Amino acid sequence: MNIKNYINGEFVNPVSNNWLDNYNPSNGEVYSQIPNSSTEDVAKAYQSAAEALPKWSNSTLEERSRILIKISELLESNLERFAMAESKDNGKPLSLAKQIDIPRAASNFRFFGNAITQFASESHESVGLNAVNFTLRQPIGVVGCISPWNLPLYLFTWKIAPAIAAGNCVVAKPSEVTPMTAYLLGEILNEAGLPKGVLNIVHGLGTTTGQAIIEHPNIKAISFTGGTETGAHIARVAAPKFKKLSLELGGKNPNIIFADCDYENMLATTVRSSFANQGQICLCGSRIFVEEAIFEKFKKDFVQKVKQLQVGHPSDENTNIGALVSKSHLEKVENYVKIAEDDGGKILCGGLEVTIEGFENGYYMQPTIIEITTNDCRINQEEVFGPVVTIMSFKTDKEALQLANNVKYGLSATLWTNNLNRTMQFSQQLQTGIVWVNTWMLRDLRTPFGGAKASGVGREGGFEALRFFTEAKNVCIKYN
Ligand code: TXE
Repeated sequence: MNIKNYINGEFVNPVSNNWLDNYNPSNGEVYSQIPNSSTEDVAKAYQSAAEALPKWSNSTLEERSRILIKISELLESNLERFAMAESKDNGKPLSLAKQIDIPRAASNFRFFGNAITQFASESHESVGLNAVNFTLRQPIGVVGCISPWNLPLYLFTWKIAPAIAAGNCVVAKPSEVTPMTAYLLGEILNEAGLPKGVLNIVHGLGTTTGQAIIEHPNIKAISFTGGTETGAHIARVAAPKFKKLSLELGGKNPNIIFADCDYENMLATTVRSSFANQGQICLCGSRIFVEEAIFEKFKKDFVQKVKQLQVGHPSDENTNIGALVSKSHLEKVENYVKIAEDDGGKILCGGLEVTIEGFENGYYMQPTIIEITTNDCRINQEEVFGPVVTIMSFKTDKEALQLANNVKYGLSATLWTNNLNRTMQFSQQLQTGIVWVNTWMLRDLRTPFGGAKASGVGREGGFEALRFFTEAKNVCIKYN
Protein backbone atom coordinates (compact mmCIF):
# COMPACT_ATOMS: atom_id res chain seq x y z
CA MET A 1 0.00 0.00 0.00
CA ASN A 2 1.14 3.57 -0.71
CA ILE A 3 0.87 6.38 1.81
CA LYS A 4 0.39 9.71 0.03
CA ASN A 5 1.03 13.34 0.72
CA TYR A 6 -2.02 15.39 1.70
CA ILE A 7 -1.83 18.73 -0.11
CA ASN A 8 -4.66 21.15 -0.70
CA GLY A 9 -7.16 18.65 0.70
CA GLU A 10 -6.11 15.91 -1.73
CA PHE A 11 -4.00 12.79 -1.54
CA VAL A 12 -1.14 13.07 -4.02
CA ASN A 13 1.98 11.15 -5.03
CA PRO A 14 5.38 12.80 -4.59
CA VAL A 15 6.43 14.78 -7.66
CA SER A 16 9.55 12.63 -8.14
CA ASN A 17 7.56 9.42 -7.69
CA ASN A 18 10.26 8.29 -5.24
CA TRP A 19 9.17 6.09 -2.36
CA LEU A 20 10.61 4.81 0.92
CA ASP A 21 9.92 1.51 2.68
CA ASN A 22 7.84 1.57 5.85
CA TYR A 23 8.46 -1.26 8.34
CA ASN A 24 6.22 -3.06 10.78
CA PRO A 25 8.45 -3.31 13.88
CA SER A 26 6.53 -6.29 15.28
CA ASN A 27 7.74 -8.59 12.47
CA GLY A 28 10.44 -6.59 10.68
CA GLU A 29 8.53 -6.62 7.37
CA VAL A 30 7.98 -3.78 4.92
CA TYR A 31 4.23 -3.23 4.77
CA SER A 32 3.83 0.08 2.97
CA GLN A 33 5.65 2.75 1.01
CA ILE A 34 5.84 6.43 1.87
CA PRO A 35 6.59 9.42 -0.36
CA ASN A 36 10.22 10.47 -0.39
CA SER A 37 9.15 14.08 -0.78
CA SER A 38 11.47 16.68 -2.22
CA THR A 39 11.75 20.46 -2.11
CA GLU A 40 9.15 20.57 -4.90
CA ASP A 41 6.55 18.75 -2.79
CA VAL A 42 7.23 21.08 0.13
CA ALA A 43 6.91 24.06 -2.25
CA LYS A 44 3.50 22.78 -3.38
CA ALA A 45 2.41 22.27 0.23
CA TYR A 46 3.57 25.78 1.06
CA GLN A 47 1.71 27.22 -1.94
CA SER A 48 -1.51 25.54 -0.91
CA ALA A 49 -1.10 26.80 2.68
CA ALA A 50 -0.35 30.34 1.51
CA GLU A 51 -3.47 30.38 -0.67
CA ALA A 52 -5.68 29.19 2.18
CA LEU A 53 -4.23 31.68 4.65
CA PRO A 54 -6.20 34.90 3.98
CA LYS A 55 -9.54 33.20 4.49
CA TRP A 56 -8.53 30.93 7.37
CA SER A 57 -6.75 33.64 9.34
CA ASN A 58 -9.98 35.67 9.09
CA SER A 59 -12.33 32.86 10.01
CA THR A 60 -14.30 33.33 13.21
CA LEU A 61 -13.14 31.64 16.38
CA GLU A 62 -16.46 29.80 16.46
CA GLU A 63 -15.83 28.33 13.04
CA ARG A 64 -12.32 27.15 13.93
CA SER A 65 -13.54 25.78 17.22
CA ARG A 66 -16.40 23.88 15.56
CA ILE A 67 -14.06 22.25 13.02
CA LEU A 68 -11.41 21.30 15.59
CA ILE A 69 -14.01 19.73 17.84
CA LYS A 70 -15.47 17.86 14.87
CA ILE A 71 -11.99 16.45 14.08
CA SER A 72 -11.73 15.36 17.70
CA GLU A 73 -15.11 13.58 17.55
CA LEU A 74 -14.20 11.83 14.31
CA LEU A 75 -10.93 10.60 15.82
CA GLU A 76 -12.89 9.24 18.76
CA SER A 77 -15.34 7.42 16.54
CA ASN A 78 -12.42 5.95 14.57
CA LEU A 79 -10.44 5.06 17.69
CA GLU A 80 -10.12 1.36 16.96
CA ARG A 81 -8.85 1.86 13.40
CA PHE A 82 -6.36 4.54 14.38
CA ALA A 83 -5.11 2.61 17.41
CA MET A 84 -4.50 -0.48 15.29
CA ALA A 85 -2.66 1.57 12.69
CA GLU A 86 -0.51 3.28 15.34
CA SER A 87 0.38 0.03 17.04
CA LYS A 88 1.31 -1.63 13.75
CA ASP A 89 3.41 1.29 12.58
CA ASN A 90 5.23 1.96 15.85
CA GLY A 91 5.31 -1.40 17.67
CA LYS A 92 3.62 -0.06 20.79
CA PRO A 93 1.07 -2.25 22.59
CA LEU A 94 -2.37 -1.87 21.01
CA SER A 95 -3.82 -1.34 24.50
CA LEU A 96 -1.57 1.70 24.96
CA ALA A 97 -2.53 3.18 21.59
CA LYS A 98 -6.20 2.72 22.53
CA GLN A 99 -5.90 4.15 26.03
CA ILE A 100 -3.34 6.91 25.51
CA ASP A 101 -2.20 7.81 22.00
CA ILE A 102 -5.43 8.16 20.06
CA PRO A 103 -7.59 9.55 22.89
CA ARG A 104 -4.88 12.15 23.51
CA ALA A 105 -4.74 13.07 19.81
CA ALA A 106 -8.51 13.63 19.99
CA SER A 107 -8.09 15.66 23.21
CA ASN A 108 -5.49 17.88 21.54
CA PHE A 109 -8.04 19.00 18.93
CA ARG A 110 -10.84 19.36 21.47
CA PHE A 111 -8.65 21.23 23.92
CA PHE A 112 -7.37 23.81 21.41
CA GLY A 113 -10.82 24.04 19.81
CA ASN A 114 -12.05 25.25 23.19
CA ALA A 115 -8.92 27.16 24.22
CA ILE A 116 -9.02 29.45 21.20
CA THR A 117 -12.43 30.76 22.25
CA GLN A 118 -10.95 31.71 25.66
CA PHE A 119 -7.62 33.12 24.48
CA ALA A 120 -7.28 36.84 25.24
CA SER A 121 -4.66 39.51 24.83
CA GLU A 122 -3.63 42.30 27.15
CA SER A 123 -4.30 46.00 27.20
CA HIS A 124 -2.30 48.66 29.06
CA GLU A 125 -3.71 52.05 29.84
CA SER A 126 -0.85 54.58 29.88
CA VAL A 127 -2.22 56.68 32.72
CA GLY A 128 -1.23 60.35 32.57
CA LEU A 129 -0.18 60.10 28.91
CA ASN A 130 -3.65 59.97 27.40
CA ALA A 131 -2.88 56.74 25.62
CA VAL A 132 -4.09 53.21 25.60
CA ASN A 133 -2.16 50.18 24.35
CA PHE A 134 -3.61 46.90 23.32
CA THR A 135 -2.01 43.76 21.96
CA LEU A 136 -3.16 42.07 18.80
CA ARG A 137 -2.36 38.35 18.68
CA GLN A 138 -2.26 37.70 14.96
CA PRO A 139 -1.56 34.41 13.18
CA ILE A 140 2.08 34.11 12.10
CA GLY A 141 1.21 32.89 8.59
CA VAL A 142 2.41 29.57 7.22
CA VAL A 143 4.16 27.53 9.90
CA GLY A 144 6.02 24.19 9.94
CA CYS A 145 5.38 21.34 12.36
CA ILE A 146 7.82 18.41 12.54
CA SER A 147 7.22 15.49 14.88
CA PRO A 148 8.95 12.26 16.00
CA TRP A 149 8.09 8.56 16.01
CA ASN A 150 7.61 7.72 19.67
CA LEU A 151 4.09 9.14 20.14
CA PRO A 152 3.24 9.66 16.47
CA LEU A 153 -0.30 11.06 16.26
CA TYR A 154 -0.22 12.34 19.85
CA LEU A 155 2.72 14.68 19.17
CA PHE A 156 1.78 15.50 15.58
CA THR A 157 -1.60 16.83 16.71
CA TRP A 158 -0.11 18.55 19.79
CA LYS A 159 1.49 20.98 17.32
CA ILE A 160 -1.04 21.10 14.51
CA ALA A 161 -4.11 21.75 16.67
CA PRO A 162 -2.86 25.00 18.29
CA ALA A 163 -1.28 26.13 15.00
CA ILE A 164 -4.55 26.01 13.08
CA ALA A 165 -6.65 27.12 16.06
CA ALA A 166 -4.58 30.33 16.12
CA GLY A 167 -5.39 30.96 12.44
CA ASN A 168 -2.18 29.77 10.79
CA CYS A 169 -1.90 27.42 7.83
CA VAL A 170 0.48 24.52 8.22
CA VAL A 171 3.04 22.41 6.40
CA ALA A 172 3.52 19.37 8.62
CA LYS A 173 5.83 16.38 8.50
CA PRO A 174 5.41 13.31 10.69
CA SER A 175 8.38 11.02 11.30
CA GLU A 176 9.27 8.88 8.29
CA VAL A 177 9.48 5.96 10.73
CA THR A 178 5.79 6.24 11.75
CA PRO A 179 3.82 8.02 9.00
CA MET A 180 0.59 5.99 9.00
CA THR A 181 -1.77 7.78 11.38
CA ALA A 182 -0.81 11.21 10.04
CA TYR A 183 -1.77 9.87 6.61
CA LEU A 184 -5.12 8.57 7.89
CA LEU A 185 -5.78 11.93 9.53
CA GLY A 186 -6.18 13.51 6.07
CA GLU A 187 -9.52 11.69 5.51
CA ILE A 188 -10.82 12.99 8.82
CA LEU A 189 -9.79 16.56 8.04
CA ASN A 190 -11.85 16.45 4.86
CA GLU A 191 -14.82 14.89 6.63
CA ALA A 192 -14.67 17.54 9.35
CA GLY A 193 -14.78 20.27 6.72
CA LEU A 194 -11.34 21.78 7.32
CA PRO A 195 -10.91 24.11 4.33
CA LYS A 196 -8.46 22.89 1.70
CA GLY A 197 -4.88 23.97 2.23
CA VAL A 198 -5.16 24.86 5.92
CA LEU A 199 -3.19 21.76 6.84
CA ASN A 200 -0.81 20.05 4.41
CA ILE A 201 1.00 16.85 5.32
CA VAL A 202 4.20 15.88 3.52
CA HIS A 203 6.06 12.65 4.14
CA GLY A 204 9.74 11.91 3.80
CA LEU A 205 13.17 11.92 5.37
CA GLY A 206 14.26 14.54 7.85
CA THR A 207 17.37 15.39 5.88
CA THR A 208 15.41 16.10 2.67
CA THR A 209 11.71 16.81 3.33
CA GLY A 210 12.28 18.16 6.83
CA GLN A 211 15.24 20.17 5.66
CA ALA A 212 13.12 21.73 2.87
CA ILE A 213 10.57 22.84 5.48
CA ILE A 214 13.10 24.44 7.82
CA GLU A 215 14.90 26.15 4.92
CA HIS A 216 11.75 27.47 3.24
CA PRO A 217 12.06 31.26 3.27
CA ASN A 218 8.35 31.89 3.88
CA ILE A 219 7.64 29.29 6.52
CA LYS A 220 7.98 31.63 9.44
CA ALA A 221 7.87 29.41 12.50
CA ILE A 222 8.94 25.85 13.24
CA SER A 223 7.60 23.70 16.03
CA PHE A 224 9.82 20.64 16.37
CA THR A 225 9.95 17.64 18.67
CA GLY A 226 12.79 15.16 18.30
CA GLY A 227 16.42 14.51 19.11
CA THR A 228 18.66 17.20 20.62
CA GLU A 229 21.19 17.05 17.78
CA THR A 230 18.46 17.57 15.20
CA GLY A 231 17.13 20.46 17.29
CA ALA A 232 20.57 22.10 17.29
CA HIS A 233 20.76 21.69 13.51
CA ILE A 234 17.31 23.22 13.04
CA ALA A 235 18.28 26.16 15.25
CA ARG A 236 21.40 26.75 13.13
CA VAL A 237 19.39 26.76 9.91
CA ALA A 238 16.47 28.79 11.23
CA ALA A 239 18.32 31.47 13.22
CA PRO A 240 19.72 33.50 10.28
CA LYS A 241 16.28 33.39 8.68
CA PHE A 242 14.75 34.77 11.92
CA LYS A 243 12.18 32.04 12.22
CA LYS A 244 10.29 31.65 15.46
CA LEU A 245 11.30 28.32 17.04
CA SER A 246 9.84 25.95 19.57
CA LEU A 247 12.12 22.98 20.24
CA GLU A 248 11.07 20.03 22.38
CA LEU A 249 14.17 17.83 22.61
CA GLY A 250 15.59 14.89 24.48
CA GLY A 251 15.56 14.07 28.16
CA LYS A 252 17.52 12.12 30.75
CA ASN A 253 15.10 12.51 33.57
CA PRO A 254 15.81 11.79 37.23
CA ASN A 255 13.37 9.80 39.32
CA ILE A 256 14.28 10.67 42.92
CA ILE A 257 12.91 8.36 45.58
CA PHE A 258 12.97 9.17 49.31
CA ALA A 259 12.31 6.67 52.09
CA ASP A 260 9.31 8.68 53.36
CA CYS A 261 7.29 8.18 50.15
CA ASP A 262 4.14 6.14 49.65
CA TYR A 263 6.14 3.05 48.70
CA GLU A 264 3.59 0.94 46.81
CA ASN A 265 2.37 3.84 44.69
CA MET A 266 5.99 4.82 43.96
CA LEU A 267 6.93 1.28 42.96
CA ALA A 268 3.99 0.77 40.58
CA THR A 269 4.46 4.22 39.02
CA THR A 270 8.22 3.74 38.68
CA VAL A 271 7.64 0.59 36.64
CA ARG A 272 5.50 2.69 34.29
CA SER A 273 7.77 5.73 34.21
CA SER A 274 10.68 3.44 33.34
CA PHE A 275 9.16 1.23 30.67
CA ALA A 276 5.93 2.70 29.27
CA ASN A 277 6.03 2.70 25.46
CA GLN A 278 9.23 0.59 25.65
CA GLY A 279 10.90 3.50 27.45
CA GLN A 280 10.54 5.59 24.30
CA ILE A 281 8.97 8.67 25.89
CA CYS A 282 11.02 11.82 26.38
CA LEU A 283 9.51 12.03 29.89
CA CYS A 284 10.54 8.54 31.07
CA GLY A 285 12.50 8.56 34.31
CA SER A 286 15.62 6.77 33.09
CA ARG A 287 17.90 7.72 36.02
CA ILE A 288 16.53 6.34 39.28
CA PHE A 289 18.11 7.67 42.49
CA VAL A 290 17.02 5.98 45.73
CA GLU A 291 17.67 7.03 49.32
CA GLU A 292 20.14 4.60 50.90
CA ALA A 293 17.77 3.50 53.68
CA ILE A 294 15.42 1.79 51.21
CA PHE A 295 17.84 1.07 48.35
CA GLU A 296 18.21 -2.70 48.89
CA LYS A 297 14.48 -3.20 49.42
CA PHE A 298 13.64 -1.11 46.35
CA LYS A 299 16.18 -2.97 44.25
CA LYS A 300 14.69 -6.34 45.14
CA ASP A 301 11.05 -5.27 44.67
CA PHE A 302 11.68 -3.32 41.47
CA VAL A 303 13.60 -6.14 39.79
CA GLN A 304 10.90 -8.59 40.80
CA LYS A 305 8.13 -6.44 39.32
CA VAL A 306 10.01 -5.68 36.13
CA LYS A 307 10.74 -9.36 35.54
CA GLN A 308 6.97 -9.90 35.45
CA LEU A 309 6.51 -7.50 32.54
CA GLN A 310 5.48 -9.37 29.43
CA VAL A 311 7.40 -8.63 26.25
CA GLY A 312 5.21 -9.60 23.32
CA HIS A 313 3.44 -8.86 20.08
CA PRO A 314 1.78 -5.41 20.26
CA SER A 315 -1.71 -6.74 19.60
CA ASP A 316 -1.51 -9.44 22.29
CA GLU A 317 -3.66 -8.29 25.24
CA ASN A 318 -1.10 -9.56 27.75
CA THR A 319 1.74 -7.52 26.30
CA ASN A 320 3.26 -4.84 28.51
CA ILE A 321 6.28 -4.17 26.32
CA GLY A 322 5.89 -4.23 22.55
CA ALA A 323 8.51 -3.85 19.83
CA LEU A 324 11.05 -1.05 19.62
CA VAL A 325 10.42 1.26 16.73
CA SER A 326 13.16 0.16 14.32
CA LYS A 327 16.08 -2.18 13.87
CA SER A 328 18.61 0.64 14.06
CA HIS A 329 17.03 1.92 17.25
CA LEU A 330 17.11 -1.55 18.82
CA GLU A 331 20.81 -1.78 17.95
CA LYS A 332 21.44 1.65 19.45
CA VAL A 333 19.75 0.66 22.72
CA GLU A 334 21.62 -2.67 22.90
CA ASN A 335 24.88 -0.87 22.31
CA TYR A 336 24.16 1.37 25.31
CA VAL A 337 23.75 -1.71 27.50
CA LYS A 338 27.24 -2.82 26.44
CA ILE A 339 28.63 0.64 27.10
CA ALA A 340 27.09 0.60 30.58
CA GLU A 341 28.65 -2.80 31.33
CA ASP A 342 32.05 -1.65 30.08
CA ASP A 343 31.77 1.35 32.38
CA GLY A 344 31.22 -0.92 35.39
CA GLY A 345 27.40 -1.07 35.44
CA LYS A 346 25.82 -4.27 36.80
CA ILE A 347 22.83 -5.65 34.90
CA LEU A 348 20.19 -6.62 37.46
CA CYS A 349 17.72 -7.87 34.87
CA GLY A 350 17.15 -7.83 31.11
CA GLY A 351 19.72 -6.62 28.64
CA LEU A 352 18.90 -9.05 25.86
CA GLU A 353 16.82 -9.24 22.70
CA VAL A 354 13.64 -11.30 22.88
CA THR A 355 12.41 -13.64 20.16
CA ILE A 356 8.64 -13.86 19.88
CA GLU A 357 7.35 -17.02 18.27
CA GLY A 358 5.90 -16.31 14.84
CA PHE A 359 7.48 -12.83 14.81
CA GLU A 360 11.14 -13.77 14.92
CA ASN A 361 12.28 -10.72 12.94
CA GLY A 362 10.55 -8.17 15.21
CA TYR A 363 12.56 -5.71 17.32
CA TYR A 364 11.93 -6.91 20.87
CA MET A 365 14.05 -6.35 23.96
CA GLN A 366 13.82 -7.21 27.65
CA PRO A 367 13.20 -4.38 30.12
CA THR A 368 16.61 -3.70 31.59
CA ILE A 369 17.77 -2.40 34.98
CA ILE A 370 21.40 -1.49 35.49
CA GLU A 371 22.92 -0.71 38.88
CA ILE A 372 25.58 1.96 38.74
CA THR A 373 27.75 3.76 41.28
CA THR A 374 28.51 6.99 39.46
CA ASN A 375 26.31 9.45 37.60
CA ASP A 376 29.17 10.43 35.29
CA CYS A 377 29.04 7.28 33.13
CA ARG A 378 27.68 7.51 29.57
CA ILE A 379 24.56 5.48 30.36
CA ASN A 380 23.54 8.22 32.82
CA GLN A 381 24.53 11.16 30.66
CA GLU A 382 23.24 10.25 27.19
CA GLU A 383 19.68 9.68 26.04
CA VAL A 384 19.06 5.98 25.38
CA PHE A 385 15.33 6.24 24.69
CA GLY A 386 14.59 2.57 25.21
CA PRO A 387 13.61 0.05 27.90
CA VAL A 388 16.72 0.70 29.99
CA VAL A 389 16.99 2.42 33.38
CA THR A 390 19.78 2.78 35.90
CA ILE A 391 19.51 2.76 39.67
CA MET A 392 21.89 4.30 42.17
CA SER A 393 21.68 5.18 45.87
CA PHE A 394 22.16 8.52 47.61
CA LYS A 395 22.53 9.62 51.21
CA THR A 396 21.42 13.27 51.53
CA ASP A 397 19.01 15.73 49.91
CA LYS A 398 21.95 17.78 48.71
CA GLU A 399 23.53 14.79 47.00
CA ALA A 400 20.21 13.80 45.36
CA LEU A 401 19.77 17.29 43.96
CA GLN A 402 23.31 17.37 42.61
CA LEU A 403 22.90 13.99 40.94
CA ALA A 404 19.59 15.05 39.40
CA ASN A 405 20.96 18.30 38.01
CA ASN A 406 24.31 16.96 36.89
CA VAL A 407 23.32 16.23 33.29
CA LYS A 408 23.04 18.35 30.16
CA TYR A 409 19.30 17.70 29.78
CA GLY A 410 16.49 19.33 31.76
CA LEU A 411 13.10 18.11 30.61
CA SER A 412 11.34 16.61 33.61
CA ALA A 413 11.97 15.20 37.08
CA THR A 414 9.95 13.01 39.40
CA LEU A 415 10.19 13.30 43.16
CA TRP A 416 8.81 10.80 45.66
CA THR A 417 8.45 12.19 49.19
CA ASN A 418 5.82 13.26 51.69
CA ASN A 419 7.97 16.03 53.12
CA LEU A 420 6.55 19.43 52.19
CA ASN A 421 9.76 21.41 52.71
CA ARG A 422 11.74 19.00 50.60
CA THR A 423 9.05 19.13 47.91
CA MET A 424 9.32 22.90 47.71
CA GLN A 425 13.13 22.96 47.83
CA PHE A 426 13.46 20.42 45.03
CA SER A 427 10.70 22.04 42.98
CA GLN A 428 12.61 25.30 43.09
CA GLN A 429 16.07 23.89 42.50
CA LEU A 430 15.58 21.10 39.96
CA GLN A 431 16.80 22.39 36.59
CA THR A 432 13.90 21.02 34.56
CA GLY A 433 10.81 22.32 32.79
CA ILE A 434 8.50 19.93 34.63
CA VAL A 435 8.56 18.50 38.17
CA TRP A 436 6.18 15.72 39.15
CA VAL A 437 5.75 15.05 42.85
CA ASN A 438 4.32 11.65 43.85
CA THR A 439 3.09 11.03 40.32
CA TRP A 440 4.34 10.76 36.75
CA MET A 441 2.99 11.96 33.43
CA LEU A 442 -0.15 13.40 34.92
CA ARG A 443 -0.92 15.90 32.18
CA ASP A 444 -3.21 18.90 32.32
CA LEU A 445 -3.18 20.38 28.81
CA ARG A 446 -3.37 23.93 30.17
CA THR A 447 0.09 23.71 31.73
CA PRO A 448 3.33 24.91 30.10
CA PHE A 449 5.24 22.01 28.59
CA GLY A 450 8.89 22.00 27.61
CA GLY A 451 12.43 21.62 28.76
CA ALA A 452 15.37 23.53 30.16
CA LYS A 453 19.06 23.22 29.15
CA ALA A 454 19.62 20.82 26.20
CA SER A 455 15.99 19.66 26.38
CA GLY A 456 14.77 22.57 24.34
CA VAL A 457 13.69 26.14 23.91
CA GLY A 458 10.23 27.52 24.50
CA ARG A 459 7.07 26.11 25.98
CA GLU A 460 3.99 24.61 24.39
CA GLY A 461 0.70 23.61 26.00
CA GLY A 462 -2.32 25.72 26.85
CA PHE A 463 -2.05 29.42 26.09
CA GLU A 464 1.74 29.07 25.76
CA ALA A 465 1.17 27.21 22.49
CA LEU A 466 -1.29 29.85 21.29
CA ARG A 467 1.25 32.54 22.18
CA PHE A 468 3.92 30.68 20.23
CA PHE A 469 1.71 30.39 17.16
CA THR A 470 0.76 34.09 17.14
CA GLU A 471 2.66 37.30 16.60
CA ALA A 472 2.11 39.89 19.32
CA LYS A 473 1.57 43.38 17.94
CA ASN A 474 1.22 46.35 20.24
CA VAL A 475 -1.15 49.12 19.13
CA CYS A 476 -0.78 52.45 20.95
CA ILE A 477 -3.63 54.97 20.58
CA LYS A 478 -3.19 58.53 21.78
CA TYR A 479 -6.31 60.52 22.59
CA ASN A 480 -7.05 64.06 23.65
O1 TXE B 1 15.02 11.74 15.75
P1 TXE B 1 15.10 12.97 14.80
P2 TXE B 1 15.41 10.22 15.44
C1 TXE B 1 15.84 11.17 20.42
C2 TXE B 1 16.11 9.76 20.85
C3 TXE B 1 16.39 9.09 19.57
C4 TXE B 1 17.15 10.17 18.84
C5 TXE B 1 17.14 10.05 17.36
O2 TXE B 1 17.24 9.72 21.68
O3 TXE B 1 17.16 7.94 19.71
O4 TXE B 1 16.48 11.36 19.21
O5 TXE B 1 15.83 9.78 16.89
C6 TXE B 1 12.88 15.11 11.47
N1 TXE B 1 15.41 19.01 9.27
N2 TXE B 1 14.42 11.45 20.26
O6 TXE B 1 16.60 10.09 14.57
O7 TXE B 1 16.03 12.70 13.68
C7 TXE B 1 12.64 13.63 11.33
O8 TXE B 1 12.32 13.29 10.02
C8 TXE B 1 14.12 18.90 9.61
C9 TXE B 1 13.81 12.14 21.33
O9 TXE B 1 14.19 9.57 14.97
O10 TXE B 1 15.32 14.14 15.65
C10 TXE B 1 11.48 13.44 12.30
O11 TXE B 1 10.27 13.85 11.69
N3 TXE B 1 13.61 17.81 10.19
C11 TXE B 1 12.46 12.54 21.06
C12 TXE B 1 11.86 14.39 13.44
O12 TXE B 1 12.75 15.33 12.86
C13 TXE B 1 14.43 16.79 10.47
C14 TXE B 1 11.65 11.87 20.07
C15 TXE B 1 12.55 13.73 14.62
O13 TXE B 1 13.64 12.98 14.16
C16 TXE B 1 15.79 16.85 10.16
C17 TXE B 1 12.41 11.24 19.03
C18 TXE B 1 16.29 18.02 9.52
N4 TXE B 1 17.56 18.16 9.16
C19 TXE B 1 13.74 11.04 19.18
N5 TXE B 1 16.36 15.69 10.55
C20 TXE B 1 11.70 13.24 22.12
N6 TXE B 1 12.36 14.01 22.94
O14 TXE B 1 10.49 13.14 22.20
C21 TXE B 1 15.39 14.93 11.09
N7 TXE B 1 14.20 15.58 11.03
